[in-house]
Amino acid sequence: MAQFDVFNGDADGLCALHQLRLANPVKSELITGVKRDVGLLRCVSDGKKAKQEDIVCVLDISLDQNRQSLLHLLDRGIKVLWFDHHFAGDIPDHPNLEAHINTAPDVCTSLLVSHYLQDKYLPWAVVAAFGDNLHDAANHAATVLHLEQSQLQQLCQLGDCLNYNGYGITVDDLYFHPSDLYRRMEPFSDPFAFIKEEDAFQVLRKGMDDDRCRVMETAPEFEDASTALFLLPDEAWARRVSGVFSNELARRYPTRAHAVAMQLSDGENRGTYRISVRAPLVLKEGADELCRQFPTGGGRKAAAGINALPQKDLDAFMSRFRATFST
Ligand SMILES: [Mn+2]
Repeated sequence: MAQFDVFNGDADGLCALHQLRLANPVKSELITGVKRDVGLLRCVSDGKKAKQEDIVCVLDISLDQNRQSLLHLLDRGIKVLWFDHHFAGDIPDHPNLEAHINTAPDVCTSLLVSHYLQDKYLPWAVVAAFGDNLHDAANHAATVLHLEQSQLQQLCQLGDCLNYNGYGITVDDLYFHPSDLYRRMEPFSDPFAFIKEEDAFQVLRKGMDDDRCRVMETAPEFEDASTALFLLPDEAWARRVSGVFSNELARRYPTRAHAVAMQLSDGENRGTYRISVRAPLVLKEGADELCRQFPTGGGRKAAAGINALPQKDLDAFMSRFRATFST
């Protein structure tokens, strides 16, 4: 019997897996990628990699976007355990599927896993909630930990760093392959020890600070009272920092919606825009519905994106973006 752990390569996916494996250490094959690589389940289902009696654990990726792969696995007698907070659509009613899915805007996958484990590794879930830009939820979950303000800030910074590492068009843009970053987290049940002892934290913090200094000089391409659009160049630093930048804009202008677009010039998506959308923080909804109107769009209510928007469709996107969030 083999175990496969399929997880989003961002802070939430990493911290969800980390909590589960601290509680139940089993040898598993890791399947992950950049944050936007959300069709991960096909890596297990295609080529019949997983066999009957195998167990597949799926964390922080949309069921709806992996539906066909999931149905193939279930029908082949493979057991699937799923934790997520992205749009799921209909959840199949199948004895081989155990799904813990909650798309409420103040929930992240790591908080769902923490709840499942009676909050045994809650500090890691707090890290993930900060990483997903759910600061209210993170602070609220942390109250029982009685941390100093400076400790909360450290967990927030770790969440930002782990989240930052997930953004990129390919894993070559990243400082660490998400599975390597997970292996570095694996020995640490305490995130404060990870911060103190594991070099990865300093590497990511320095990289993020450098990239942030560059991106903060970018002026909006368009802005009014309720929306703003930024265009970033197709360079590695911009690809890495786009998510952190989007989250920071959302926190700085909580009543405004933000779109950050990057024109892709290489590879299969050449001639398209990769877009991150953040709903106004005071609203925390509408981003996923907007993005799902475009073929490669998806995400959650507060934060969503479009992987490859044809350049000619940018005007159409802008008018729907403004219509969605104009007040
Ligand atoms: Mn998440």
